[in-house]
Amino acid sequence: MVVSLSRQGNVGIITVDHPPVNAISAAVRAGILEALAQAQADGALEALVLAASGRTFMAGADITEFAKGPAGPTFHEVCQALEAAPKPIVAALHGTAFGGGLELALCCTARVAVPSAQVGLPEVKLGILPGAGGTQRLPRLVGVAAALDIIVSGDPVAAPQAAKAGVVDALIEGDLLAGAVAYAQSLLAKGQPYRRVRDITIDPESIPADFFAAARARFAKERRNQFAPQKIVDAVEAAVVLDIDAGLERERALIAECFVHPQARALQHVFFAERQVAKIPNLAKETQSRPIAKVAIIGAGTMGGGIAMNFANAGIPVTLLEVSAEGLERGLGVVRKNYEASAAKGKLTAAQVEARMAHITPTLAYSDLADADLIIEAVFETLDVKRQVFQELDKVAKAGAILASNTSYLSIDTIAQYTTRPADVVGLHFFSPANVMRLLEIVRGEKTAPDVLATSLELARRIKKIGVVAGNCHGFIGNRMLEGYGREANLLVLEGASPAQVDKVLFDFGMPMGAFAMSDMAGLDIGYRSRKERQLTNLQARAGRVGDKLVEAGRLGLKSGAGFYDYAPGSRTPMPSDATAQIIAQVQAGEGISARKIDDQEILERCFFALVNEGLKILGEGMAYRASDIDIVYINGYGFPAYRGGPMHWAENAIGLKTLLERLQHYAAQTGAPWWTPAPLLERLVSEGRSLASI
Ligand code: T1G
Repeated sequence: MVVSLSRQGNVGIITVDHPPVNAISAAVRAGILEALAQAQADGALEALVLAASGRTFMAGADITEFAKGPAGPTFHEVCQALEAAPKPIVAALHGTAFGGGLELALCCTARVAVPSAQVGLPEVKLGILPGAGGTQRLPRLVGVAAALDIIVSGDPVAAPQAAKAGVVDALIEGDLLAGAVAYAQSLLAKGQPYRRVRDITIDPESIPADFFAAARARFAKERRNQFAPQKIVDAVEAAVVLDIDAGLERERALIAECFVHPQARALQHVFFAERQVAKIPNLAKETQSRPIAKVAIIGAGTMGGGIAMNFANAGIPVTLLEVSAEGLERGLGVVRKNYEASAAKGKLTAAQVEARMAHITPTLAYSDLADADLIIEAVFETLDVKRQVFQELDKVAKAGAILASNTSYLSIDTIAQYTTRPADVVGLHFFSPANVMRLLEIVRGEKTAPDVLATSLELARRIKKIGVVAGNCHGFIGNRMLEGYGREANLLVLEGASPAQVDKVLFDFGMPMGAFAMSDMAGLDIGYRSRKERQLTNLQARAGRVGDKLVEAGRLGLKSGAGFYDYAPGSRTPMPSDATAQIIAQVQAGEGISARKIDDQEILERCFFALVNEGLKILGEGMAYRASDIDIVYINGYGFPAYRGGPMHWAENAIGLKTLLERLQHYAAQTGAPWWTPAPLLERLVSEGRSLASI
């Protein structure tokens, strides 16, 4: 029974029981209607409570039903039944009353919640909008501006704040059900008429004339290229200009537009992909994670300090080791500065800053790492230094400790060989700034034990990262794909496009910034050093020629005030540079290249198809478990727009694998460059008519 009706005296309790999150499936909607009808017919019942069992009140519509299309009673029917009920109904909220769950609660007479509960309308994160009256009822309760922010952000609101805003009528300390029953009794004592949210009117005069135009302009910038936020503005505007029933009808039309937009499919793909990454194929169910009670970080530089913060933030004691007292002091100083910056923004209290700093214990002695359950090194990126560190760790780390490297491209297998316990060695590749970026690549070595992978994935969740398992290839998943993207951007500039033209195409597509603005921000000397270390073919080296010349001219990017772009003193705004144009012309002359006009479509195809082709090679080589894992890497580590689903979802759904293959073959024929050879997996999928999900 997904919905049951029980009785406590004269109060009926409708309880939804549809684990894990009481998603509102067709059966739940039918069950609520059935229980409502029974309760209304039961003369002994004078009031009702709508509650849910398990860890949360209804957390929204059942997303797994979206692809199947509508079935069973609609949300609208359930909302109407709740609002038409002559007996007062109190919604009892705990956990995350999200989406349709909150919307049903808004149709009840009142809402009570435990202080730890959260309410929210996260539909926008799925590319849709609240379709069960949320865009009409919430503005009536909290006001148009506040409602718009809650709905467009999709972010949760803690129950105490929701109570202040008027969404929750009472906070219940102690037993929620008892509190809800008592509240229902208090409504009976007050007697009719019971206020219904739908009866609250919004005075159009109270809304500034340009409010919605300004909202559209704001979200066109803040939620660039995104469809649902604009439709949310339309829906909330309807709550002001139409009566409730017309407004509800308008909302239903608007969510229908969203459901069929490619961005909705993309974002729903991302929702499930984010949960798939934690599933390791063929991992025995009984695999136990190793307990991680204490962590140690080696290296208190930018990365080491940022990594340490993740654990301190999660309340996990972390020992931070450096080779010098100055280095340690400097590293701790940076960590404290980061925390104090958060405190200045009101994100942390001074006490929380001290508590987090107290979780970090500095040391200069390897012996202090002996009781750590996990040790992560974030030292200089050379194998020689890694060897010294891991040989030392092999001596001091306790049996069963996980030994992790934060390397961004060195071989985990090589590093594991520096120890007598390769099964305990794994890559934990954080992205800079490590205390901010959500992605954590968990690099599986040849000998990495399965429970080490499982432990790493669990730990990722604990420190609010999204962990993705990557194979041990050069660049793992993200950086390996980035290489092709950056190479094409540079070659396009060599062939006649300007850095600004390339960056505009990439930015307009939805990347947070273009390739050259990103290189300037990261520092051109990083690529310069890497190119010098590797034996590049002439064709590969060509892509780096302009970057090399810029570095040799002292133009290292933002940090030197000029790179591909010029920067006014103190400004981070990239400005096209004549100096760079001259360097490009010199390199073109040296390479015998005569610049040609390049259209935006070629720029888009070459940068993103190179990225996707590499992703398909990674998938085909088993360096990623799923195409959707690669999407999660690129969205969370490199800012690929989630509303396009990630590079692999975009390639398959917006371009089509057949077209992609044809274009790769075109560029391979045009350039003769080996990297345009289509991934073997792509050729197989196209010839067999299979999808990426079939792998
Ligand atoms: N439908 C179906 N399955 C869901 C689900 C949902 N709404 N939410 C979670 N799951 C599955 C999830 O895939 C995972 O499955 C398991 O539950 C645990 O989830 C009309 C149309 C509630 C905060 O967007 O935000 O209402 O991997 O790992 O970290 O206007 O789940 O175990 O097989 O995330 O504790 C609006 C989405 C829907 C809420 C719990 N609601 N869910 O987080 O667990 S649209 C949402 C969440 C809507 C109406 C519209 C989170 C959570 P598996 P989990 P968690």
